[in-house]
Amino acid sequence: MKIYDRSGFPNPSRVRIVLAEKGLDDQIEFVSVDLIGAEHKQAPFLAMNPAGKIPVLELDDGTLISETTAITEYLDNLDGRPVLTGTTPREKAVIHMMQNRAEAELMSAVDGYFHFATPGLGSAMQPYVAPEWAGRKEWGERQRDKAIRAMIYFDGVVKNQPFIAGEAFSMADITVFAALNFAEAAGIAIPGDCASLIEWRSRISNLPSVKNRSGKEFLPEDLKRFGV
Ligand SMILES: N[C@@H](CCC(=O)N[C@@H](CS)C(=O)NCC(=O)O)C(=O)O
Repeated sequence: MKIYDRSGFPNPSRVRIVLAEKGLDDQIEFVSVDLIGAEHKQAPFLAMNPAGKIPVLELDDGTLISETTAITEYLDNLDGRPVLTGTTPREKAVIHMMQNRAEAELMSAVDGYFHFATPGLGSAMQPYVAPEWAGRKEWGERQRDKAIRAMIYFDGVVKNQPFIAGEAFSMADITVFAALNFAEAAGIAIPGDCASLIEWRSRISNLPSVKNRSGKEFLPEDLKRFGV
């Protein structure tokens, strides 16, 4: 199997945690995509994923799977023993719901702030980002406010239960964790009074599948080069 991604970026980091969690590292060949040079917006990459986004998983039979949630579900179910996406109907539904909340309310909001209110991925990417208009920065800043509201929401969630979707670590935790790293890199801090979320984040960062990948893996060096 091949994964087209770039180390250090938020959604690729989700897949890398899944690979560690499932013990699949040695079965994957990584192909680095030049996001700063907008390689993912050119025809060869768009033929693999018309959304022009990483990560993309390529199976040995040539099947291409994009969308991190779909990749996670595939990898988690490959050995018939899913540990991140639930087994009972109730677990699956709650994980799916919380995963979607994490992506829509937090990850996408940070992404909106990053691309609209900061220099984002730099000049080569500008033709592919929404054009300048009077309210562009303000819209981006509203996305930051939305991300902060989501942090407060998730703080309330982990005040009452150990993990985002309940009693067990799941793909919803991975998404919130990756989104918080992205938020930090983009300059959005977790509000200081979100003590439960801060404690949860520290606990997650020490899990073996996360810890072994942390350090440089989760410090988006590319973003730092742009000073965001
Ligand atoms: N819904 C997609 C989102 C993927 C995504 O936004 N990937 C980012 C990297 S973390 C990307 O490719 N950004 C480049 C761009 O938007 O141009 C998923 O879950 O995989």
